Amino acid sequence: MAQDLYQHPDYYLLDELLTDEHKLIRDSVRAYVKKEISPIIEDYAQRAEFPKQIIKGLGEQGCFGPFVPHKYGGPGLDYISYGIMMQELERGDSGIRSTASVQGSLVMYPILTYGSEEQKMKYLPKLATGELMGCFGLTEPDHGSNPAGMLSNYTDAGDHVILNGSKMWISNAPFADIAVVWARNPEGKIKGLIVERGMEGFSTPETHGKWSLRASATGELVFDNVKVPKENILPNVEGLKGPLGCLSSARFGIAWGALGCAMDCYDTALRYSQQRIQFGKPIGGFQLTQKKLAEMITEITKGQLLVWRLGVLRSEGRATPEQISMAKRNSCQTAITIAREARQILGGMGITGEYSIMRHMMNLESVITYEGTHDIHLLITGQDVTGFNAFK
Ligand code: TGC
Ligand code: FAD
Repeated sequence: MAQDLYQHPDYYLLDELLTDEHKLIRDSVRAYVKKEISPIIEDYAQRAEFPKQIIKGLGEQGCFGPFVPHKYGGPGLDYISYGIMMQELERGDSGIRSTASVQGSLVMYPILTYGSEEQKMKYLPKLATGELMGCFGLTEPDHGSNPAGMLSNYTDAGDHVILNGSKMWISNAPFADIAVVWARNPEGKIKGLIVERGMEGFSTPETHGKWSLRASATGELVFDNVKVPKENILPNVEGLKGPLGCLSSARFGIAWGALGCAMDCYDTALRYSQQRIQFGKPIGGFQLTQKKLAEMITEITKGQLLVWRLGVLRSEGRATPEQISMAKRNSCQTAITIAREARQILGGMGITGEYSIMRHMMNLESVITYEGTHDIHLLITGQDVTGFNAFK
């Protein structure tokens, strides 16, 4: 990949809305991405391999559960800090942000929010450093957008339970040490369990052949009469609101993260348009190129304002799940549209791994699908504003 010259677009001087601490965090994660991610990511994506050596550095940057309090090994930061970190990571690659999102929002968040004190002390400090890595099992082969239909279940066997079922499309599954799994209890209620690698009957086959998120490891979770100690059940939540609460945290991070892809594509296309000469002048001088770039920066600026406001609301505990859905959907749509337009500006060079654009474009096909598809988020907004449920 060409040298990483990224400078973030800030057309409306939104840096002025950030604190000095936010800017320090951003600069630190950006420098980390330029040094450790950008030089290697294209190669790992081409080989469809997750660069495991970055786990320690991500932990040192505080990217695993930034909102987790000091008591449990986290940095105890606000949600704008979390958003900024996800934006910088995803600017590098959506697969890297995915790994951090899953660890922070889908593994640490449920343990922090629904776990016992013993579970928090046992798992959170090691998850914060990356000594332990986790994954999140909600989606099943026959239940994606409709997780309420899940079939995975457990029966009571005294001091432990017996877990059966399967999950698919699980980020980090092939190498995770623990999995936060959602399954039905003997009464049919959805509960969360912490399943550990090595438990008999638990396997995590890898999913191959992806054209998207190639630098992120994806797999299945298979439970064949797995004995899970009762102390591994998350005691403080029951029902679908458990996993959906985790999704609110992760979707918030994606809303910031996907904009990072958009900003990277815009920055690359702008620089290219100023340097590439055709018909005797830079292609940035043609009106059609300017239309593309002007529309990109307009959408990026609107998206930046939206996620910043959402960050304020989330830090104050006032962001609704529906507001988060709107931002996740808007950022993904903005990013995927900008990636496609930016690719056009680079002409043939746009399809090569010399530039990040095509990789972002392919990755965004997953990002616009996971954590609730584009249409599911539209229906969430539709239900919120009309009061009518169009899902069922
Ligand atoms: P519904 O009846 O609407 O809700 C059930 C209960 O949950 C509450 N709730 C939420 N709570 C917190 N946060 C949210 N976002 C919430 N949404 C709903 C709700 O208030 C209710 O509570 P209660 O107390 O009344 O029981 O549920 P539904 O069955 O009608 O489903 C609604 C729907 C379709 C929106 C939901 O199921 C959905 O969001 N579907 C999309 C599935 C999805 O997003 N899956 C993601 C899997 S994980 C993943 O993709 C990780 S990728 C990570 C990476 O690599 O980065
Ligand atoms: P489906 O639910 O079958 O949807 C197919 C199509 O039907 C979509 O266009 C959808 O919008 C549409 N549709 C469905 N219902 C309706 C409706 N009521 N009205 C209108 N249209 C509808 N899951 C996890 O649990 N953990 C993970 O870590 C994880 N990581 C992932 C990583 C990757 C790379 C991918 C691709 C997925 C991952 N997922 C994960 C799963 C992801 O959340 C699901 O793929 C997603 O929720 C959609 O489910 P589905 O693929 O089964 O599609």
